[in-house]
Parts: sequence; C-alpha cells; structure tokens
Amino acid sequence: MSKRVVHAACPHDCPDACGVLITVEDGRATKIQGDPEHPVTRGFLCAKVAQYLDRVYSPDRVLYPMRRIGPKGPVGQRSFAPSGQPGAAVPTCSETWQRTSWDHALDEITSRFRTISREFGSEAILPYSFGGTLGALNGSAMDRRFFHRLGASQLDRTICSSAGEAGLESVYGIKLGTEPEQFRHSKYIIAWAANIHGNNVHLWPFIAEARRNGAKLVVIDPYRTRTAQCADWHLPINPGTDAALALAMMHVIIAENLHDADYLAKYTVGFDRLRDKVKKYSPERVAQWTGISAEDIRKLAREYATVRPSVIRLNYGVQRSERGGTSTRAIAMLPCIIGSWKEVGGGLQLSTSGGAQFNTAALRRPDLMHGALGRDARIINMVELGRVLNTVNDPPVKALFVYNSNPAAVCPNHNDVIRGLLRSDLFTVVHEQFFTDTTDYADIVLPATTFFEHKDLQKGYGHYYIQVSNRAIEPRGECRSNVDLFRTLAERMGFEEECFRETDDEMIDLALASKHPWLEGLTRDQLEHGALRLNFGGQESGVRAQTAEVRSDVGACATQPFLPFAHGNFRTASGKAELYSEALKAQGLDPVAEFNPPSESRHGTERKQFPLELLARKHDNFLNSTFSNVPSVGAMEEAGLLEICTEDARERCICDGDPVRVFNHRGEIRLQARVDGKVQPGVVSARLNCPKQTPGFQSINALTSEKLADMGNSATFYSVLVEVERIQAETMK
Ligand SMILES: Nc1nc2c(c(=O)[nH]1)N[C@H]1C(S)=C(S)[C@@H](COP(=O)(O)OP(=O)(O)OC[C@H]3O[C@@H](n4cnc5c(=O)[nH]c(N)nc54)[C@H](O)[C@@H]3O)O[C@H]1N2
Ligand SMILES: Nc1nc2c(c(=O)[nH]1)N[C@H]1C(S)=C(S)[C@@H](COP(=O)(O)OP(=O)(O)OC[C@H]3O[C@@H](n4cnc5c(=O)[nH]c(N)nc54)[C@H](O)[C@@H]3O)O[C@H]1N2
Ligand code: SF4
Ligand SMILES: [Mo]
Repeated sequence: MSKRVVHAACPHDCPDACGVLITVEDGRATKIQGDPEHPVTRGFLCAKVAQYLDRVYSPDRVLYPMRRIGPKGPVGQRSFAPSGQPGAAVPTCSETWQRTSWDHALDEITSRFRTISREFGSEAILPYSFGGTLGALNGSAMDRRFFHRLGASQLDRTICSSAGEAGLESVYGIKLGTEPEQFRHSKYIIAWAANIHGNNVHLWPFIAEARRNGAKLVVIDPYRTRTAQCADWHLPINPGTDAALALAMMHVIIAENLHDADYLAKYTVGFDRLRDKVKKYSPERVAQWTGISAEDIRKLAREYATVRPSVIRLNYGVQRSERGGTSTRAIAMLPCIIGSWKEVGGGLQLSTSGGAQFNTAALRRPDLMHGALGRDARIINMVELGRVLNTVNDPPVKALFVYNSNPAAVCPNHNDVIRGLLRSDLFTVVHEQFFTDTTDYADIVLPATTFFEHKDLQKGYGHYYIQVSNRAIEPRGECRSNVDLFRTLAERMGFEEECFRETDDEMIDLALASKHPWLEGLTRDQLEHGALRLNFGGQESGVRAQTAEVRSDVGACATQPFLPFAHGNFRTASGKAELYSEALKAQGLDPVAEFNPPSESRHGTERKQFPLELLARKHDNFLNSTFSNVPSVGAMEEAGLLEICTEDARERCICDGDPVRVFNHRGEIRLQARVDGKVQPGVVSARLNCPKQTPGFQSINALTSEKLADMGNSATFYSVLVEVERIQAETMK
C-alpha cells in the first residue's frame, strides 16, 4: 500500500489561500488538513474545506462531457430532489443530459465557434469566468490566451471587488496592505465591513492574540456578524454611508490636531484640500446618514488616532454599494492621516494582491487579441449579463463559455440573466465540477478537475505567501483542468502559437519569471514543498518561514515586518498618497471624496414604495454558491431566512418563523422571517442562495440590480431597496 502526503494550496476565492496537506493512499485522497508550516494559515482549514473529500468524491460530480437532449431550464438534482415544488415535474438529469465523448464535445464547440465567428464576428463569443479557482494557471492564463487568440469579447470582471480596488488605488496606486501577522501587535483593530469569522478566518487568531495583549476590536457593519458579536464595540452603520463616517473621523482628527503632520507633509498630496473638504462633515451632520451618534463618531476618531498602533481590516463589503469606490477611498486615507503606516501593527489591509506580481502578460497574452482582430476586442461587463444577453445587438452574444463561475446564481438582475440564458439561439458551454444553476441552461457541460486533481501556482489576497499546489490524485472520470481544456481547444482550433503547447510547469516558471524583485529567488522547486514569503528586499525572505510555535516564541514576525508605506513609496502618478486626485476629477468624480447617499438607500432618491435596505449577504460556511451542494457543508447553514428587526416586523404583522415575500420592481423571493436582532430598523438581510436548492428555483439576486458603482464599473449587491410582506404558509410551497 502506498501512502504519501502532498502539499497543495486552497484555490478558492478567499483571502487566506491556505496551505493544505492531502494524504493519498493507493491513489485515493483519504485526509485533508491545514499545513502547520504555513505562517499565516497555521495548520487549520475553514469548516467547508475541512470537508473537501466529500466534495472531491461527491456522487454529484460531473465526470464526463454531457450534451443536452432536453429543453433548457431547471433540472432536479439527485441530493436535492425539489419535492413539493410548484409543477413538481422538473426534468431529471437523465431526461436532460446524455453522455458524450470529449471528441464529439470539442468538435461541436469548435464548429459552432467557427460558424458564429463567420456569421457574426468572433466578438459574438463571450467567455464568462470568475472566482471558481484563483490559481494563477487555472484562474486566468490558458483561457485568456485562447479567447484572445479567438478574438472573443473581453469580459470586465467586476462582480466582486473592482470598486474597492479602484478606490484603494486612487490613494495608494497599488493593492498593498498590512500583513496579517502584524495584527498581533495592534492595540486598536477596526474590522470595517469585514466578516472575519466568516470570510477571513485565519486573521482571527492574530486578532485574538492582540486582544489578549489588551487590544480593542471595533466592528463597523450594518449586520451583527459573529465577528461583531465577539467585538468590544459594534457600530451598526447604515448601509452605503461609510464615506461619510470616514470623512467625519478625519474632521475630528484634524480639528483636534491628532493628525501626523510630518507624514502628511512628506508622503501625501492634497492635504489642504482634504482639510477644507472635511470641515462640512461634522459628526452631528454625519450622524443622520450613518445612524451612528455624533458622540460615538468622536470617540471612534479619537481612539483610532491615539490608541497605537491602530489598524483597519477593511473588506469588500463596503464597496458592494453605489458609492463603494468613494467609501473605500475615504477609508484608505485614514492611516495616512494618522501616520500609522510607520508602525508595525498599523496601516490598513484591503488586499495584498499587489505583492505577488506574476508575469501576467506572458500568462494571458493580450497581444494575441491584436493578432486576431487588429484591435482590442469589445469589453462586456459581467455584472450586466442579463441586459447584454437580452439587448445587445452589435453583435449579439451568440456563444457563452462559462467556467469558474455560476452566473445563474451569483449575477445580479437574475430574472433577466435567466431570460437570456433561455434563448434558444444562444450556444452555452459550461465547464464545471458540478451540475449548477448555470449548467441548467448549457448546451454542453464539460467535466472540470478540483485542485486535488491539477497543479497550480497560488498567491493570496490576504497575505504575502505564495506556494505551488501539487496534484494529489488523478483526475476523476474524464475531468480536465481549465488549462488542459483550453490547451486542447486551441489545438482543435488550429492555433499554432507555441504558448498553447506549454506544460503546467513551464507556465509556473513563466509566471515566476516576471523579474519583479519580490519574486527573486523564489522557484517552483521550493514552492512545491510549501509556502514562501515574497522577497521584500533587504529583509529576511526566500527562507522557509518558521512554524507558528517558533514565531510566537520570538513574539514577533519571524521575518522582518513588511511596512509598504512607512516611507511613502506610493505607486500613484505623484508617488504620494493622493488625498486629491486629478485622475478622479477627470472622471467627473470629486477629486477629494464626497458623500452622496446611494440612490437605492434610505436617504436616496429611489426610496418610494420599497422602504427597506436589503443586504443579500454571503453564507459563513459556503463560498458564494460553491459548497452549498455538499450535504455535510449544507448542514452547517440554515437556508431561506429573511432577517428583520422587531420594529419592522411588527409594523408588517410579521412574527418570527412567518413566511414572507420579499420584493421590489425587479423581482421577488419567498423566505422565512427571522426576528433575531441581527439587523437594525430599516435594514433586512438574506443570503446569496442557489436557486437549484431553493423551492421554486428562486434567487435572492432577482432583487439585486445591474447598477454599477461609482468606480471600477463594479457590482452593487448591497445597494438594494425592497419591501416585505407576510404571506400564507401554503404559498411557500
Ligand atoms: N465563508 C465565506 N467566505 C468567503 C466568501 C463566502 O461566500 N463565504 N466569499 C469570498 C469572496 S468572493 C469575497 S469577495 C470575500 C468577501 O469578504 P468580505 O469583504 O468580508 O465580504 P462581504 O461578506 O460581502 O461583506 C463583509 C461585511 O460587510 C457588511 N456590509 C454590507 N454593506 C455594508 C456597508 O455599507 N458598510 C459596512 N461598513 N459594511 C457593510 C456585510 O454585512 C458583511 O458582514 O470573502 C471570501 N470568503
Ligand atoms: N447576492 C449576492 N450576490 C453575489 C455576492 C453577494 O455577496 N451577494 N457576491 C459576489 C461576489 S463577491 C463574487 S466573487 C461572485 C462569485 O461568483 P463566482 O465566481 O461565480 O462564484 P461561485 O459561486 O463560487 O462559483 C464558482 C464556480 O466555479 C466552479 N469551479 C471551481 N473550481 C473550478 C475549476 O477549477 N474549473 C472550473 N471550470 N470550474 C470551477 C465551482 O464549482 C462553482 O460552481 O458572486 C457575487 N454575487
Ligand atoms: S476557503 Fe479560505 S479559509 Fe477555507 S481553506 Fe480555502 S483559503 Fe482557507
Ligand atoms: Mo468576491
């Protein structure tokens, strides 16, 4: 019997990018555990990935190419037979799908692509992918080469973080932030729109360590998350009003002379303009918008500026809002105002993804697009899929190729998305591990490997370690990785460029050969054995990090702390933190930062018949729509709830447990009321669900809109108004 332990890395869309050890016995994975050698993720996994064997070996995996033989539309799932639904006659998998060979599937795809290109132009083909895997190879490499070479439309990948990224970069010019290991040295920690217990669990032990040493934890979140419940202070802010709060904090800090004049003078531009701007954001004025009292705003500002080191864990919840870019921008200014970038345990983290600068141009080859089209292909915003599929005509989208994503669950304006996906003239291919909401509308489904079954290079967006994820087992059934799939498709299309023949190892080497100094000395060979920290010049790095025990013995970071902006070094055009931005002015935005209430909010222009602000949030134990179909993980979450406060429930004669209809002008969903104090008056909360596992195939995203945020063309999942009414129990069915 052979037994070995393989080093891998979790590729899911999560800041932690855990080091993973997979035990393989006789070719079968028998155990998964966290890699104790990983200095940030330190030997434990989140609850969902701890059950990963159930996912890899699930009887529901797609193992063979399948072609449609039934009509497009919802298909019943084995483990989730939707009994008791209206029109319970949902076709089964066998009525819908017929197994086919890879050969036939690839022939059909390439011949359809050729016909569509001839008739409508290659831009009538649209790739659609997002965060299924964030591996450098399987996330965005061979696929991009393929679609660039094909001359397909480009996808603007805006569904998650682009407003926040634009806001952050407008101040710093780069996505860098405080490393998680430094949080143990902080004395004042603000979790700002950051559901740490749910979405970023590996930061928690560092926060716990800081708190044992007297640090205070403050949570700014309209929802009483588990993190908020454990905090020293929870400020339930009104959704979408964070820019106002940040501006008011700066108002207090500057008025009380608590700012770092030296840091501001040396390393920022526009402080005078900012000082003028924040004058009008008095705590009294901002209290009306944010729902946080003037007294609390003053206290927060004073504590943040004086209890040192203070750090902000800002997360992306803040920017899923119409003004999300500006909110992020205003918050990103705070550590510059108090100079906390100079301190170990100070600063701010939204993302660390600007650290590992792989050679993305070589991985993705955008130049191939110019070869194919002689110009850039048109760009389609993924958030607008519903509108695009139904209305765009120049050319229309005739083929949709989905991988690493489940748009029929995660995309806003769900009803239009489904209407588009149902088009009989739309040729849809989905490369997937499971039959998802989106495969229900596919013409062809192709089987995809999990990270157990393919090799990749992995960075994190919540720390500065990179690692190679080794293949632990052979692909199940006839599954192929994204890289393999697009390599093969390129061959079938007759694409002759050398890059389509590169092996996985060659691609990893290419990714690492970006000549960026922080990657210097980091080789595939080393990374196959475990995580390595980026090489932050002059500091101890490229050295295997020490174990958690050793690290806490020395009581500090085993490697030198990385302080990205201690001496300025911002990557903006001016080289300084831009508190005033000419580039934003040119875009018609306020060059400093201005608060305007989102139009769909209690203070907005669209608050007519729909008075409640909806947070259509993520589950703590799923990953967007992923994992919800694994029974052992599904059991950890209660599905189908609408959380509402006592006052709003009473006004509508709703009691805890009552069935309710949640609706607006875009759509509706039926849920069960939960009156448990998690939200404040005026706010209701529900979870991103999978229609496939919901009675009647309803989606919370039937309520969310395609409206874009102020920066980055980003999604606005948390700027949504709804009304709620009690319904009769029978109509829940
Ligand atoms: N368990 C789990 N982990 C995940 C995911 C998951 O689905 N489940 N998803 C992954 C992905 S794709 C991402 S992008 C990250 C996201 O991780 P986060 O950035 O943490 O994202 P969210 O959960 O969207 O939002 C965080 C918090 O912001 C709050 N919030 C909403 N609106 C506002 C507002 O206007 N102001 C303030 N201050 N707070 C607000 C929400 O209530 C929520 O608790 O997590 C990743 N990790
Ligand atoms: N209402 C509401 N909607 C939201 C959000 C919200 O908070 N509320 N969050 C938004 C955010 S932040 C994000 S990032 C998006 C997420 O949108 P998506 O990135 O579409 O997220 P997932 O639901 O995780 O779907 C990923 C799919 O990829 C598949 N997959 C995993 N690995 C591989 C692989 O190696 N190859 C292939 N071919 N497939 C693979 C998985 O099985 C899964 O079905 O959703 C957004 N939608
Ligand atoms: S989902 Fe996040 S926390 Fe869970 S194992 Fe993967 S990287 Fe770690
Ligand atoms: Mo995301």
